[in-house]
Amino acid sequence: MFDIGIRNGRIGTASDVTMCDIGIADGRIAMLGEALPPGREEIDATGLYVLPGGIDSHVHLSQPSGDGIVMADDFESGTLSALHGGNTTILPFCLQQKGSTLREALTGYHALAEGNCYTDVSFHLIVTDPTPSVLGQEIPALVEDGYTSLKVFMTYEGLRLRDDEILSTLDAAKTSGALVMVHCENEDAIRFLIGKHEEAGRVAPPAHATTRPIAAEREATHRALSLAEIVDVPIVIVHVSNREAMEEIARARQRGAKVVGETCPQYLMLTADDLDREGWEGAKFVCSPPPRDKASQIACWEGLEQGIFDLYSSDHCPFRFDDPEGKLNSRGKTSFRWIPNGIPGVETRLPILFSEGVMKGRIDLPRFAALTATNHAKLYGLYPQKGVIAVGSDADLVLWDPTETRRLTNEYLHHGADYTPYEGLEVTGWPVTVILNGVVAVDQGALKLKRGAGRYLPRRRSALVGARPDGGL
Ligand code: DUC
Ligand code: ZN
Ligand code: ZN
Repeated sequence: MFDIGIRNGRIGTASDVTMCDIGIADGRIAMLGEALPPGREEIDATGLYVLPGGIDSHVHLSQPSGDGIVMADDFESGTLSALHGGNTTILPFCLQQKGSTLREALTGYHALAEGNCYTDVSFHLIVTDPTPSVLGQEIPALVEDGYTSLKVFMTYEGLRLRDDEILSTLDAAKTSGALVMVHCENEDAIRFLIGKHEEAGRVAPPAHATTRPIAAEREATHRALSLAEIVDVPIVIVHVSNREAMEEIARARQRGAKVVGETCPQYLMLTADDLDREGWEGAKFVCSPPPRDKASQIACWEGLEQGIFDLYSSDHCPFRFDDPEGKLNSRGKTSFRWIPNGIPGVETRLPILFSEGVMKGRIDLPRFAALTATNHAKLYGLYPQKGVIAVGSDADLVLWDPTETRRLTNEYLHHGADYTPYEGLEVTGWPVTVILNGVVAVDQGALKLKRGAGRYLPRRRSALVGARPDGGL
C-alpha cells in the first residue's frame, strides 16, 4: 500500500504531459501507472496539473547587507513563503565575509537554517575573498562535500572581484568541478555614473536605473563570458535583464562556450518606470540589474520561449519598505545609493510564469517544468533526486489549479517583506497543494508541515561541468 495515491491528475514533466496515477511511498515516487492500488491517503487531482515541486536556485535569506540593514526573510519565513508559492527546494547564497573562510561562512549559515526550514535547501557560496587557500584548498574540499556552485560579483565595492580574481576563481572551479554564477555589471562605470548623478543632484530612486544602464550589464556580461572562455570553463550568467546581454550569451554559445542564462520575474513584469512611482515608492523596485523597458521585457520572454534562458529564478532578496532597517533607512530616504538592492519574489515566481507564460500560451507545461524545476536540478547537481516526476525521485510535487484566479496582494503572502512589487496583479493558476518528500505540506493553502521538515541537500557536480551521462559524478 502506498502512503499517498494521486489520481486523475494531468502529469507535466520537462518532457511530457500524461495522465496517470502516482504512488508515493517512504517519501519517494514508488510507481507511476494506471489503476494503482490504494494509498493510505488518496488525493483526487481531477482538473489539476501535477508538476515537479518548484526549485528556486536564486534566493537570498539572512544575508548580511551592511550597516543597520536587515534582510526581511530568514530561513523560517523565506522557506515558508517559498513553499506556499509551490516550491519544494530553494538554493540560497552563503556569503563569505572578507578576511574569513568559506567554511566559517557555512558554519554560521547552517546554524541559521538548521531546524527552521519548510522546504529543502542547499547553499551556493559567494566568493568575496579568493585567497590562495580559499582557491587551492577550500573550494576543492567543499566541492567534495557537496557545495558545488559559487557566485562571484563584478559590482558592489567590498563584494566585487577584479578580473584577475575572477580568472583565478574560475580556474579553481574548473579544477574542482564547481559551477560559477556571475553577477555581471561594470562597477567602475556605475561609480562614474553615480558621481555624475550626485553632482547633478539626481538622487531619487529612478537614478538607480540610470546609473546601471544596459551597457554596464552588456559589457560585464561580455567580459565574464570572455574570461570563462579563456579559462575554458562553463558559467551561469544570472539575472539577465535585456536583449543586449542575451545576445552576448547567444554569441558565446555560437563560439562553442557552455553558458547558461537565467532571468527573473522582475525583468518580465517591471520596468524602470516603476522606480519613478509617487514619492519614494520607487524604492520598492530597486534591484540589480534594474528593471528596464517594455522592449527588454519582450526580449526576456523570447529568451524563455526560445532557449537563451534555461533558468527562471526569483532572485528573492527581500527588504522591508517602510522600515529603518529596510528600503527607507535613514540614508535610503535621502539617496538611491543607500536603498538596499533587492526585491521579494520567491512566492510569486511560479504563479507569475504559470499565468503569464502557460495560461497566455507563451510556453507549454514541459517548458514550465524545465524552467522552474528540472533545469535547476540538472544544473546544480540535484537530478534525478529532485526536479522530475519519475520512479525513485523524491516525491516533491505541486498540484496546480489552472482555473483559480487570484489578485496578488501582500496580505496573503508569507514572506517578511511589507510589500510585493506585484501588488494587484491578477494571476490565473495557483499551486493549491504542495507535497514535500512525500508529505502533504500545503493543502488548499493551509500549512500542514512542521518547521524544520525541510532538509539540507548536499549536491553533486553540475551536469554542465562534465558529469557522467547517467547523472552520476
Ligand atoms: N544581486 C543579486 O543576485 N541579488 C540581489 C542583489 C544583487 O545585486
Ligand atoms: Zn546578483
Ligand atoms: Zn541574487
